[in-house]
Amino acid sequence: MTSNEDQDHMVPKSHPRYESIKYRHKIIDGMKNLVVAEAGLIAHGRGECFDYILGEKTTETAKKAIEAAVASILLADRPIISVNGNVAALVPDELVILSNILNTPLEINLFYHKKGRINAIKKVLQKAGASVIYGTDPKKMIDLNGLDSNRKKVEFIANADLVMVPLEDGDRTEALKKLNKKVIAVDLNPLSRTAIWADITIVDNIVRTIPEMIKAAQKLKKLDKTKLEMIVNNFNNKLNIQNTLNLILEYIEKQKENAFAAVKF
Ligand code: PTJ
Repeated sequence: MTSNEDQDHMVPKSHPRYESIKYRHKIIDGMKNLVVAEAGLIAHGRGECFDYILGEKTTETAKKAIEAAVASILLADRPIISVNGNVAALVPDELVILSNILNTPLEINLFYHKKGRINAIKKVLQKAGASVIYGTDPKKMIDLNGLDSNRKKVEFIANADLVMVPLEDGDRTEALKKLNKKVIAVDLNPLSRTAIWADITIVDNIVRTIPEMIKAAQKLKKLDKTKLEMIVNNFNNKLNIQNTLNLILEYIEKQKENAFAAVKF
């Protein structure tokens, strides 16, 4: 029995926060298997906190960003999806489906270097069906200019024109932008450095974003280049983030009353 199954047995499906607990245990198991960095647990907790004040749903602003992101990937010449430990632990199967539909490869790129981590993540992606995975052979890696962290070690990313960076730590997006690459971020924190620097910021939980992107890709793949360009040109990231912040304020305002509705004192 894996520890995940162990934990599943402990958490009844009827628990009001079953879904959230299920993903926590994927992260915990990922950490035990070297997939997730220790700090990945803390990052996940920060994400949960923002998800709570977004109402734990994919908002209208996130859907707009998702559409613009998928259209941009379809228009790009050399797009790539960067994969870190948390993403590999949470949505490996969905990530591989998206990569196939969009014909966009995956590259493992980690902030925290630890012996065995790249291999552990590679195995998870292979089990999910990925055939081409960049970022696994140190001999093929070069250093990206303008970055000091371990994230500077890149392969396909070096010559990509678009990089999707789910759950980033803030130092890379700026460096990628300075190298004239288009950046798509997925980050539950709308005010993170990554969120602010990216061209398209999807403020949503990665566990909902990737399935939404798959749906959007199936739809947008049928459109011609001009229509895709219209979607991208009509998207304004700054405005979309500001609207997301308004949604958070509205949600909190509503919760002042709603949160207590079912409670009898
Ligand atoms: O696997 P590694 O070594 O590459 O490390 C990955 C982590 C995530 C540990 C590393 O990139 C890191 O420390 O990131 P930060 O600085 O904690 O930033 C992660 C961001 O992702 C935060 O703004 C979180 O709010 C956000 N986040 C966390 N969980 C989710 C999320 N965003 C979307 N979906 C989530 N499930």
